[in-house]
Amino acid sequence: MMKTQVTIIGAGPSGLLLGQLLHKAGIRTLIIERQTPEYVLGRIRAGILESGTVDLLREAGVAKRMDREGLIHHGVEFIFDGKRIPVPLSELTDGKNVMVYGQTEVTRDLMQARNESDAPTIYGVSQVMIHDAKSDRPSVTFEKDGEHCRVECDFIAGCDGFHGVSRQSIPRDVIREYESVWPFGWLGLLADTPPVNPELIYAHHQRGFVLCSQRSLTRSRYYLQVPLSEQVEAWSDERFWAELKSRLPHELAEKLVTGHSLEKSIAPLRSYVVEPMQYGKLFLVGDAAHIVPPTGAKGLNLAASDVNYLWRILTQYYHAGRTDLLARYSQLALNRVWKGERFSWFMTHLLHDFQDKSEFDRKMQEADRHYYLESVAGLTTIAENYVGLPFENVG
Ligand code: RFL
Ligand code: PHB
Repeated sequence: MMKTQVTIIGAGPSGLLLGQLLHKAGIRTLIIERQTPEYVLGRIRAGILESGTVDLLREAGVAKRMDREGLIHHGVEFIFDGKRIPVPLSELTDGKNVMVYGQTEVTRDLMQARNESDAPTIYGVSQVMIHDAKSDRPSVTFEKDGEHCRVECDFIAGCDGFHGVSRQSIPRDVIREYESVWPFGWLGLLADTPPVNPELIYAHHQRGFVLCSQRSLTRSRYYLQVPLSEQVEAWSDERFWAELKSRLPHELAEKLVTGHSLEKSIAPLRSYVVEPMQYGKLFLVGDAAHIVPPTGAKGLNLAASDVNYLWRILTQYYHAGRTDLLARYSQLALNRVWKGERFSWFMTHLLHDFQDKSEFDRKMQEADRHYYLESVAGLTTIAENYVGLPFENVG
């Protein structure tokens, strides 16, 4: 039997960042993860960090390489009806910006910091179960190399993503789920080619949405809206590049440098929130509690937002005896989550092609694009959300 203060289930960005911040605050943690570190690092996901996320990574002491290699972006670009519309993020938000630094690199830095500390992480666990979350002595059991293990703790952080056990171990009658599944997916391609444009491009096209993103000055990440029925095997690199070019204005299509894909995958789009985000001593964090469609670049940033609140609340509990803050986690986290859900939903609506929309709804979508992208007020509301809304103070 093991003992710790906080058991963290899942070594994705949420679990590792929470673990690092708590470790720095002198709070003991155990992280357990189902996969291997290599598997976790092999998942190509988010690319954009809000400045609040960047600050949190600095606070966690894992920002050295990010500050050296990450690219600060002061703007993004939108395209519709072939028209390019720059959105000067910094100008519209009193100097705020975002950073291009991939989730893979964030995770790698966090894993390295964890390895260099004496805080334990156990990879390759199975049969994870949460016990007595409502009591004063919650525990977690799991199997590792055929051996049954049990850890007693004060708190459990469910950082195990959308398909994890944490949310599923809460009785159905005390939670409420809100969900909307989108009728299309994103086909993503990663390649060691220079990005087609210095800034990210979000483009609406009648053949479907396109995102031109990047990981560095020499690595690009592109996404195409595709029907849910689409199989990744049907997309050769050649077909991907040809489709991408067909959805970009001529001058950009001509500039596009193509190459071998390092990774190609299709992700379905989902909006999901569970309320509340806690059950007794169990706190849900990140994708375990909410999913956004990637159009607003909010998934990883909302995970960091939850970590920001939970880390502060737990530190206040251990260092200052503030038991009152524990019950505030869910509401604090959800206030910001719902705003992120709203923005992600809005961006997805604005930019994608919806086959089954009525003619009237299509006209509304078109008018939305004209309004938001042609007025300073419209652009400002997009910019303010894109760079990230402020965190509330904790206690
Ligand atoms: P993660 O990253 O899913 O990590 C959860 C970890 O928990 C482990 N796990 C378990 N461990 C122990 N016991 C169990 N029973 C377990 N069950 C699961 C898993 O193996 C995993 O290591 O959640 P976390 O940490 O909350 O981080 C959230 C972010 O990963 C997520 O919000 C973003 O990646 C979402 N997302 C994107 N966000 C963006 O902002 N921009 C993007 O471009 C973007 N692309 C994506 C994405 C998510 C995707 N998914 C989930 C399919 C693309 C994809 C394909
Ligand atoms: C990415 O680079 O993977 C990325 C960037 C911005 C988004 C979504 C994904 O909105």
